[in-house]
Amino acid sequence: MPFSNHYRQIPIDNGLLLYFPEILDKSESDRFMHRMKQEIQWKQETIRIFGKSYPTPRLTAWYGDEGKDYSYSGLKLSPNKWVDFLVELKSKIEISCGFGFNSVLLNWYRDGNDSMGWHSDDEKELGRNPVIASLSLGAPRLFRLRNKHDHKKSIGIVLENGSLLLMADSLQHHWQHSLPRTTRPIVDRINLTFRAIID
Ligand SMILES: O=C(O)CCC(=O)C(=O)O
Repeated sequence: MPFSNHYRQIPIDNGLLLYFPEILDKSESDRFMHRMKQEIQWKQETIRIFGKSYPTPRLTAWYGDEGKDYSYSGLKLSPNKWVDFLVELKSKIEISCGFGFNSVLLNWYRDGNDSMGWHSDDEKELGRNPVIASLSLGAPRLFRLRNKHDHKKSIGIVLENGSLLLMADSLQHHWQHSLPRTTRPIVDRINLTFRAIID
């Protein structure tokens, strides 16, 4: 595939999973992370799971083109207006992976207690075979995938500082993903999932 950055394909049944270890170097990652902590409109949302409300174990923010609303876990998010450094990152990622995006979900994991539960990115706004470009900044964290139909089939990938994981084709139909808690003493991490919301 004609990608400008070095990448490897992670073998998985049903779906495409590509890992680009160094989309950003350490100084670029530090610079973007610093600006995100200062300038992004972070919120701790309340989500509903099996009828009960819980604060999300992380901070989140949704940015995108006007009207690109996104709903998940009982939340309806309206986009914040793009800021310059998110547009810069979006362009860089579009050039690296060859897909276009109109929105981004940011998650700030403040320490190892912050996490993301099992889910697929399969909301109808994302279309039939969503392409998700997931950029990781800060502490390396284990990202897990498990087969929806057979949970014993699973894989783990450590997402390094400055890396990009591209999930595409039918992956979201067959696999769930999560970011488990860890008891290791670690610094914080910000993850950005660039998405294309369809009309
Ligand atoms: O933080 C991560 O790597 C996972 C983010 C994620 O699963 C999502 O935004 O849907």
